[in-house]
Parts: sequence; C-alpha cells; structure tokens
Amino acid sequence: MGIEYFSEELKRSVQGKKVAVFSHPRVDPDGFAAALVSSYMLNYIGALSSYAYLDDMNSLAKRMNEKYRPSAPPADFLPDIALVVDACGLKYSHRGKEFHGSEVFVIDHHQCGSISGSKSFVDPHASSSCELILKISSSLGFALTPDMATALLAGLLFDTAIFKYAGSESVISAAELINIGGDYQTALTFSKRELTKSLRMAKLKAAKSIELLNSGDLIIAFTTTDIFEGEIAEALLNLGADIAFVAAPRGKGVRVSGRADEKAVSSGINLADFFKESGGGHEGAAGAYIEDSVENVLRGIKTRLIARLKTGSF
Ligand SMILES: [Mn+2]
Repeated sequence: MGIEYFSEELKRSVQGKKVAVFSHPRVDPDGFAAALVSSYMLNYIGALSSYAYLDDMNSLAKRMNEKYRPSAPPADFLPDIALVVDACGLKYSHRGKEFHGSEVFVIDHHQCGSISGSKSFVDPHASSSCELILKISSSLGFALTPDMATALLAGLLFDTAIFKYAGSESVISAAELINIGGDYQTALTFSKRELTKSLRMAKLKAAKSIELLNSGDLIIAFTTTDIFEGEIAEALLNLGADIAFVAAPRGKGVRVSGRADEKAVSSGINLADFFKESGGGHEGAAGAYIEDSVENVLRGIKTRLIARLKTGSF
C-alpha cells in the first residue's frame, strides 16, 4: 500500500477510536521508538486514545524507556484498532494475541510477504521502521518534537548498526531527524550496546560449542546460547564465518538468529527468505521463532541449508 493511501486509511479509521500499538517480542530501539512515536502520532490524528504495549524490551530499549517513560495502557483498555510496527503483523507481535478489535494496520521494513487481514505499509528496502515513521508523520502533518526525533534516530542507528547497513535513504532520514532537533550523541547511547561482562561471557561460552560446516568457499557456523543470540551471530561473522546461526531456547521454542556476510549474500543467500513465515529480517540478518527443541531446530536448519547449497536454490 502506498504511503499516501496508507496514511489516509489510518487517519480515517482511528477517528475517535482506541488504538493499541504493538511491536515484536524483546523490542529493540527501532521497534520501541517506532511504537512510542506512533502512539503520539495517532493521538494527534484523531484517535480517542492510543497506547504502546512496551513491556518486553531488550537492554537498549529499557534504557530508552527510562528516558521516555511512555504511559502504559490502563488495565481496562480495550482497543478497537491495532497498529503493529517493526513486525510483520499481529502474529509476530508481542501481546498481539490479546487483541480482539476489528482492524489491524502494519508498518514494517522486513520482508513480510502478503499480510492477510491488515492494511500495511511495508518497505523492505528501508533499513529501519523509524525511517518509515518519519515518512508517515510528515505525510500526516504530524510535527515531531526533538525528543521524538532523537528516539527515531536511535532506532535508525540501531537497525543500521550505526550506518553499516545504511542506504542513502537512511542517511537522508538521519540528517532530517537531526535537523528537526534529534540529538545524535544521545541517540548513539541508545543504539550501541555496552560490552558488558554478561555479553562477553555469553559470547565466549557460545564460542566453546561452535560447529562448523564448509561449503565451497563459505564457512558456516552454528552454536547455542541462552541470551544475546543476535550479538553472538554477529560476533561469529567477525571471527571469520560467512554465515552464522545461533539458537537460544525461549519459552516453548527456540529463537534463532542468522547472519550472512557480503560474500554469502552476493552468492545468493537470503536469510529472510530462508526463514520464511517463521521469522523476519533481511537477506543478511534474520531471525525466527520455532516451536521445537534447540537440537531439532539446528539440525533442521543444517539439513535445509545443505540441500539449498547443493542445488544453489537460494
Ligand atoms: Mn527494525
């Protein structure tokens, strides 16, 4: 759905309505800022009330939460409409299952495929959801405050790993946010994870159980952890792997993070496509939640990966 049409539909639908804003589990700065700013924007365009459901955060989002302190939805809040940001629809959102209202909107930058039953503005070429919120706010005539611009900038910096994965659009959006009054230094403090002792321990522990697979010129690494699966997958690429999968038990299933370097991506590997419906992400960085044991999940990934590498059908 084009941005103008999406914005108009959103505005028309939320008039006088109660709106819930959801994002993905263990929300990161991109999801957090996108949800936070959306809730203000929805109030501005005519919602009766709007709240972001942000009670499952990663450590950086928690830091943002300390500063922004968004009001939590009242216990008796019964939303009519849901807006899902930074996730491919209600199904992938934290607490989306609790929503029993009538209409769902989605704003996301992951490769979502078709999202049934929702009106969506999805741009997989955007590096962050915060860039999309910036665009939608300007199309709705909603003026961002400097604090909101800082939050969106933090989300953009986090998702682009501080411009490592940024296209020209992200750089332009960042400049626009700074012009509005966004503070780059503050945004940086929300987007860079400190190398805490627990993160370093988790990386080193995960390194003890790395399994390697060779395929032509590519080195593929697998390991498990309890926490920080994304950071560990990233660290495995820094160690020299071309593709890394890290599995962490979470609830009744397993959260898997995958990373692929430029060489792997240019040879046709697309991790978002690899995980399909069970996950979301981009060609070089994607994750999935799969209900099974860690062993089964990693074995399944290996089997599918070997089959795909053999046939070159990535
Ligand atoms: Mn994102």
